[in-house]
Amino acid sequence: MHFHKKPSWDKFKDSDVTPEEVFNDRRRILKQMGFLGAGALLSSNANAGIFDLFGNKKEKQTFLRSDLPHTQNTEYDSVLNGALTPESKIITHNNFYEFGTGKSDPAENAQGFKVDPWKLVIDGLVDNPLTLDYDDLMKLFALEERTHLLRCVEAWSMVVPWVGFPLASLLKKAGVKSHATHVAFETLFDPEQMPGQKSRLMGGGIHYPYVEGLTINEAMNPLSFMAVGLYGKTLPPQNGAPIRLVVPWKYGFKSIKSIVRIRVMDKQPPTSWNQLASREYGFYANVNPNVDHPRWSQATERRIGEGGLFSAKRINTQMFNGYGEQVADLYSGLDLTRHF
Ligand SMILES: Nc1nc2c(c(=O)[nH]1)N[C@H]1C(S)=C(S)[C@@H](COP(=O)(O)O)O[C@H]1N2
Ligand SMILES: [Mo]
Repeated sequence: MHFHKKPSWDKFKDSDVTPEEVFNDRRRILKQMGFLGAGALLSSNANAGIFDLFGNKKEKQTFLRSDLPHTQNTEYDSVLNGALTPESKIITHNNFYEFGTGKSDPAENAQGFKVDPWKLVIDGLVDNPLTLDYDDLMKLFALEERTHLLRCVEAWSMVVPWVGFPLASLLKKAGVKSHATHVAFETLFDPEQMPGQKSRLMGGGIHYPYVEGLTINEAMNPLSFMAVGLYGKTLPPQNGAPIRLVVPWKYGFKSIKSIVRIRVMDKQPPTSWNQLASREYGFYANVNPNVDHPRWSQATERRIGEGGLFSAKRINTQMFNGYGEQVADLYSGLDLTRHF
């Protein structure tokens, strides 16, 4: 796969080159690597930061979203640095490789996605396996709005007002058995609706269905959230309708979308990006400015919606994305450089 070849971008420092120079040099490197031209860009999977440089086309949004009744939870707002990301950005700048690897592909290709009827199964090491339908997802639990930072491993971030309920509420309802250690999540597999699952090229090389996982303690942490909406309305498909995970202290790829199965287990489940490139993407994937990605720095990030493509303005990335007070004790004694 292409990710075995590593262009070294680390030599660039924000202070000594302009963003235009970085952009042009990245294009040059991509060309040399064969990523540009002949549609080859689409076949690069681990190139995260690269897709981010291209296009953010505004597409007509035809998917119908409804208002969701909810209360406000402002408990975590003190972590937030900066304004809410505009809704128009949150729903047009996406990573959802089932609908294509470009940032504007999901908004463009997912408008016809069917989210009702839906079936979410919670099974494995639980006392009461559950099967929830679309209405259950929207009504079984009291919905709250919480605003969280979303930090992608590609070094961009957003501030998103989600609507949903704690993952722990769902797991408690199912009754987790005492010897459980992990929770596995799975996205819908439906190549007819998800063109990225049909074509290896369009799907970025990921082996579908997309899968993710947490330890049981991570899953039970009050920060782990099941989102069914954003900006007060149901999720658009490109953001993971009808239900997706939000794990705000981890890189965005942990926050798996359009979930059909949650399985409680007694071992660590496989996870999609780790399967694809284990040297670059670990199981834990905690946001950590001190552990760089093999091909780029994680010390800073670009806030989507602030400044243009070539804006040199970057903000410092926080350990655990700023949520250390809530989650640092989950990792006491764990070497986070090794368990990245
Ligand atoms: N099923 C699925 N879930 C996914 C992804 C994906 O490609 N497929 N991309 C992940 C990545 S890399 C990020 S950064 C976030 C992006 O969420 P957003 O599009 O709502 O900003 O979704 C995550 N969840
Ligand atoms: Mo991401």
